[in-house]
Amino acid sequence: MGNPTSGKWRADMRIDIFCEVVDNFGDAGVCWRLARHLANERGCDIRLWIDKPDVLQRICRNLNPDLPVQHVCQVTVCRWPENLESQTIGQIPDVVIEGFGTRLPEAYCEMMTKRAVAPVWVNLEYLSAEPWVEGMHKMPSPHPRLPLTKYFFFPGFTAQTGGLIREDRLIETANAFKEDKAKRNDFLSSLGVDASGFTRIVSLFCYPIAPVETLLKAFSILDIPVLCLVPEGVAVDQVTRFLGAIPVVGKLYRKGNLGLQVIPMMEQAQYDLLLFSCDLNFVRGEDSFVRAQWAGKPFAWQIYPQQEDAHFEKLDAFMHLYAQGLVPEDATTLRTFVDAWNGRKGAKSVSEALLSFMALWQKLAQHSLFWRQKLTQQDDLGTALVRFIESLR
Ligand code: TRH
Repeated sequence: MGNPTSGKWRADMRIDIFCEVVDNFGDAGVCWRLARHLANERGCDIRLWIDKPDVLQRICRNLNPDLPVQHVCQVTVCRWPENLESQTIGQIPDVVIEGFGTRLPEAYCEMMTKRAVAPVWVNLEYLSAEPWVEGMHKMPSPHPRLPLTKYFFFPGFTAQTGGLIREDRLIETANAFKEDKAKRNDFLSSLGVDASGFTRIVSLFCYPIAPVETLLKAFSILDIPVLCLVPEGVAVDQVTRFLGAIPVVGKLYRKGNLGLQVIPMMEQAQYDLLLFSCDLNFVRGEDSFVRAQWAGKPFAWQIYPQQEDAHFEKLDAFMHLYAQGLVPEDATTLRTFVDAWNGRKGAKSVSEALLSFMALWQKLAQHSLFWRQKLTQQDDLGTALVRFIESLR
């Protein structure tokens, strides 16, 4: 049975999480974070099934992509589908979580039905601020053939959703980086970064279609010195074009008022510290986007682009929620920059939008703390998920 310990729900349950890598880190980021959180802080026994462990290895150095099964950070990581075939009924756990509609093999579903009590089956959905999410959260969906029911679990930004992954000491750690400059500088030095002399430090993580060259040019002619840190492998072509040469990892390049440095790709927990250390974070997709909000710093989100511009509805829904509390002119400045960064039709260019956006930095810094405070009022996703599972058992 689960029990709430100091307000956080802990449960003694075995969980299989299934992750399929489609594109980019393709959900491995979210699934890996959830797996670690449930294992380390919610007392669960987690197996993470991933089809491309080599992708996960980029953000989890201790993982050996050649091993079929291994134990890393208190999580058992298994490669699938091949190792799934040898599973016995006794190995089918109490709970099965499929990440983002991953299709479970029929043979595995059959085995789920043979257990004395069928596992609780949850589909963890994509994060969206769209209002319909609240109505779909926790909806059951019976299997067409087998006596199994799958439940849709939606992360989100309101109390009527499943919340966001938030580790127990996350905000304290983010605050410590804010308040203790030495801590921040030590971390940056560990990445080979010397930020002295720069007024703003910026991290840049984006998709290849982002207008990176335009952004870098605009930074170089700003009236304040900005240091832009780009993890290795991100926007490689654009950075190369901007510099006129392939960047050497660790080397600081200067153009006008811009310092530009490619830094090594970090482990996930390290990447969080980078977000805590920077004054402005460019983030993308889902996991880095959420982490930027926990960092309590201004950020610019590049949403994962979908066909026929379907992603803009999702972007609008989030920006609508996020901008509440900003005066209308400031909300417009923020929207203008985010639209430019996302290449929205008819939007201004990033170079036109950057100056006003950077001038708003102080207010955005305040606002990001206000937003973060609001988010901490809701249960974290791990707690909400475990509580929901318990309610079904
Ligand atoms: O990789 P992404 O683009 O993932 C996306 C989303 O999950 C999206 O929903 C999905 O539809 C699409 O893939 C196919 O961006 P995201 O979600 O931010 O994941 C990147 C992960 O990489 C995140 O966990 C942070 C991590 N990371 C590191 O650990 N170290 C690093 O140095 C960097 C730059 C990132």
